[in-house]
Amino acid sequence: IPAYDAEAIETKWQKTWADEELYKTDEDPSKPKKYVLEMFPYPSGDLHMGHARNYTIGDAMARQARMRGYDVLHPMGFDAFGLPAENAAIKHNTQASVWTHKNIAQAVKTMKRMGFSYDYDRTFNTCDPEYYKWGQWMFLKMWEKGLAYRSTSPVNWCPSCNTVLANEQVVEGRCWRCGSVPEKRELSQWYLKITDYAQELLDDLDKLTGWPENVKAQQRNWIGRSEGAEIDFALAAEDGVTPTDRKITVFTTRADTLFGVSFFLLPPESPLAAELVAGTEYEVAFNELKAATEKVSSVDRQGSEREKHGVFTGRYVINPINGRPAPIWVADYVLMDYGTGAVMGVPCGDQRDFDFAKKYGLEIAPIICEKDDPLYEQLKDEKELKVTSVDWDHAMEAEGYLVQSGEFTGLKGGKHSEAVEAIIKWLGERGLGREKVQFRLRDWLISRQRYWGNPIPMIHCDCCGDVPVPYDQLPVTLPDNLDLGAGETLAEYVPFYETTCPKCGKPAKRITDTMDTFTCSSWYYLRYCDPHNDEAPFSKEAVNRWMPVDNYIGGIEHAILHLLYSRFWTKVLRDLGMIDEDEPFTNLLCQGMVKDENGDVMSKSKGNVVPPSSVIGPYGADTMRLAILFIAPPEKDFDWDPKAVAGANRFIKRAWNIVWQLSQGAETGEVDHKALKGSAAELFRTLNGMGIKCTADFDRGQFNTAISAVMEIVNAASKYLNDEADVRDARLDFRVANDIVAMLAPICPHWAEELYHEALHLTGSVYNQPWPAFDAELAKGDEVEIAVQIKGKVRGRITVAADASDDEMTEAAKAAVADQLEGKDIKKVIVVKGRLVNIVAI
Ligand code: ANZ
Ligand code: ZN
Repeated sequence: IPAYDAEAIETKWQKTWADEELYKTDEDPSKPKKYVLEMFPYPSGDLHMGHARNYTIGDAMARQARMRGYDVLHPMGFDAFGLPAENAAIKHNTQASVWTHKNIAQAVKTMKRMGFSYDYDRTFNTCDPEYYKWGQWMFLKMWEKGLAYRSTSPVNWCPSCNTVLANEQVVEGRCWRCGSVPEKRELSQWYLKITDYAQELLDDLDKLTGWPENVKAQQRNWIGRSEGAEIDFALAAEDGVTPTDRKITVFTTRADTLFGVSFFLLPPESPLAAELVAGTEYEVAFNELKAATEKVSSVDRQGSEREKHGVFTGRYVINPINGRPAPIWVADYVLMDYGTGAVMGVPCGDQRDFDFAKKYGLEIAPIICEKDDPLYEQLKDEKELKVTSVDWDHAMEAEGYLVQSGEFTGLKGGKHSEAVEAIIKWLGERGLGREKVQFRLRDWLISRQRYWGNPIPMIHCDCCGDVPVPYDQLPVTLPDNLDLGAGETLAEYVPFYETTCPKCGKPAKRITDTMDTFTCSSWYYLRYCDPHNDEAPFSKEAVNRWMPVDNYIGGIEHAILHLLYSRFWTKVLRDLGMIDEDEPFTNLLCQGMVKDENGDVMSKSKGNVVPPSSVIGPYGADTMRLAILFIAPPEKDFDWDPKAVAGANRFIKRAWNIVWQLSQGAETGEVDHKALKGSAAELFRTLNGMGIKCTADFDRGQFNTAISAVMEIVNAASKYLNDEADVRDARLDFRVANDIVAMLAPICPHWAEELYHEALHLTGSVYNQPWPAFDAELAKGDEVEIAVQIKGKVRGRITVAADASDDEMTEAAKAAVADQLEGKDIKKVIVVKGRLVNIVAI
């Protein structure tokens, strides 16, 4: 038996596979298709353990699908635009493309060393002009449909990344990339109208039965649909009581609380608020609050814990339902960009308003009560607002019954209640309010003030405004000779921006913003279907063949970034008639994190990174792959454990020896299982039982238990090989050796291919062989008849599997004598394997 020499075997097969183009996509329409995709990496250096885990999972799925007869698409490429490349280029005084391509080369080398079965013929980088050209093309299509637009509004500016961020990129109030707190700036920026798709993005989550619940929950929450109403309040004249013609509209989910409006709120950014206080005694305090609020993130402003700050404006609005004036305050917990940017303050029903009212001594009018509240008894028939203050210690946010609420008194109130409905109807009939669905989702801000990205294909002309670059002039290529080291930016680079207007021919200026790199990753999976197309981003035919992605594997950190943007992009392309799919990814697997031995996240700054090369070097890629998949189920975090790697290596060697031993003198052909004896019969049973389990575990993506199942077969084979020579069966030898090789082939590909050829003397590739078939009938063990006793007396006989566990025997015995046990107390059960169960019951 030859020694297991991982390095020699892996080099040999990697070369052969490449020479024979084994992993080139078949494009064979007679086979069912399977599209297996791992989220492509940002080439920031060599691959790390997280990548290795992600790609090993995908590779095991892709290889197994191949063996199960699918035409498999398994591509890989690089998400190559982005800030780190530019920052590295600035630091080392070089070009971002140079740094990027160097890293890509290193990553590809490691991918090849890991033996991943990619169709490299389809590889591309998003910084290739042949790719980003089509991103620009799609931008123009969106522009034509009104889905891309420019607008001036307050945006999040990251002071350390020197660019704006999308809302999705401000995570818990900080820049997703560098952790700095973004500043608000008023800038003219480019947006994609993802809000047009808010309802569909929400509804279609229900179709995604192959997605983890937590990812869907995060998206639902981010989209944030609220059903409520808009209600118009009239601004009162300076006397505070006479209504003027000016309306201020609020968004509320609780129209039922309208009688309890004690004050009215505007955010500090509100131009109306500034107008109302201008030149009054309230102006100074207002300006102070405005300045202080600018320093606080919107997440913090909304936090229920945070102390609220407000100032009075000196003015009032008139409540449309009862004509009562309510003072207008400016409060920092009100946001400019949610709803209408104005709020009706109802302290009795909203905790934030309650806290605010307490702090500033404002009315707390109880207009909704629970039935067991003493106030309910007192006010249940009261239609006029008599009581305007209560000594509650918190707001009544639950459901209750309206009191002091005119003709609506007595109705059930709360979110979506009959009172909400009745009051909206009343307002609607008078043109004072209307139903309104509000989303939290905002349009996607895509312009970035950075060089290394896809240029926005627009030109600004002083006469014609924003004019699209004509299609036949695409791509707008990124210059590759900026002096980044000296701090030069696209906005300062004359040869890039100086141009003429495509409409009027006068001198004009190119837009110097580039697109968020998440635009590049929003459709790369479509390009893989048809990567060399130079007439279109892809053909519909190719996309129809391969889409949707059957298995998508990647990190949970993309739950509301990449995974939401891609869903949006897919729907836009569908509406452009370019594809037929509504959703891009059928099954999503979010792999857990790889942490260090102590459970800390691996990071360069902590110095606890285990590079894949440190494992591949001494043990080989197959051991590494086996260890990664065996340590934990794919979706769970795991702590990197050197002992697990050594353990995986011991198993791979053991299995190697077992397969070699079995292969000597092995014979092909159907196993005559009836003739098998003792450990041979047991091995055959284990093979079928564990083979079925292994197959099912593969289908569920539970590779760790799939590997355990193979381990059981290896153990049974070892017992068999150590048994008397006369139990050996040459056909069984072959069958078991072959199946062990096949079942580990998706995980340890080089190991398997070597054994397939050298030990089993088979030709072709193990990946072109069918996945082995197993038979549940043949997995059943022998049965034995046992006695069932109650307190030592035989009361019945049952048959159970010879290898049934104590629990299984006990359950079967109890069921057999259930009638005799009725009303008795079971004190103890004695089980004698293969003979009897004695139930001690009194
Ligand atoms: C009156 C009211 C009474 C409210 C009550 C709640 C309870 P969701 O569910 O998140 O959509 N609101 C509206 N616009 C706001 C803004 N720009 N900034 C801060 N808060 C705003 O929340 C809707 C509720 O949030 C609205 O319903 C409004 O307060 C507040 F017993 O109106 B409510
Ligand atoms: Zn930043």
